[in-house]
Amino acid sequence: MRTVKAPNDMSEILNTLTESIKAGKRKDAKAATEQALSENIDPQQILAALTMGMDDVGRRFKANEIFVPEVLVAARSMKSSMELLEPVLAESGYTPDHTVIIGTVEGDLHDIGKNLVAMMLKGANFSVVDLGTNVGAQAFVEAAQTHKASLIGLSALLTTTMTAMREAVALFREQGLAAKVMIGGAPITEQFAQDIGADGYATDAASSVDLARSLVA
Ligand code: B1M
Repeated sequence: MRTVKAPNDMSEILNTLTESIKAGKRKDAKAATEQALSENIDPQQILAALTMGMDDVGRRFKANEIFVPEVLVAARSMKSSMELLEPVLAESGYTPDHTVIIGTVEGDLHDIGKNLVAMMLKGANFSVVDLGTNVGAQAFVEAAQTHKASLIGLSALLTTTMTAMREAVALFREQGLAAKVMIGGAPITEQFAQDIGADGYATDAASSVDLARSLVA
């Protein structure tokens, strides 16, 4: 039997969900997701509530109101909820509109910032394929083709691996990839992004969501 919830009850559950993500309360977020699913709330509305929470986290991170640890706990709460929601979304035929291939470039093993960017992008409904660290340019090309990606995200933390970033973008252009390229990492600047022909540069994980959205718009 299917029970249709009154809009007020429904918005209360979704509101609890958004607030739990904002506060990084994983158990509460999971419980609210379970409740929302058991109440037959539209999975896309549940996803919208989760995304709203992560958007707020991104906004406060950008404004320096919260820092990396708070973003990580929020992202982990989001992940727990998504584990429950994803099978239901898949069953209802929903797939994210855009796929991002992300990785740290060849020669570079730093991944804390890249992981944060990947989490925020997932929180913003991008399908994210994370290739990890020390990723060669050709591996990005192959993954972008396999997954029909809209975006490729390159991260570098070392001044020495900025060269690998330049070479990767050159290869993408040579191969005529349709995917837009966004780059970031501590030594990266807007000027460098322009110099190597990337489509965009983001200073932090929250800005990477804004950038990704604008590049696929
Ligand atoms: Co290394 N390391 N490290 N390190 N390390 C730095 C980067 C360094 C600045 C430290 C220093 O000397 N002061 C320096 C680089 C100097 C330079 O190139 N100019 C350095 C060095 C030299 C090295 C080694 C060479 C040290 C050695 O072995 N002699 C070695 C290199 C290994 C290699 O990569 N081949 C090395 C190794 C390591 C560890 C393994 C010990 C560890 C990495 C662990 C890991 O990542 N799993 C490590 C760490 C932790 C650091 C510091 C301390 C912290 C980096 C970090 O995680 N920051 C770093 C010094 C520092 O930055 N204070 C340092 C936190 C993270 C949230 O920020 O990564 O900047 P960040 O990401 C931000 C933005 O940059 C942006 O958004 C993120 C979140 O807001 N962003 C993107 C990142 N990627 C993005 C992609 C985007 C968009 C935005 O689009 C796709």
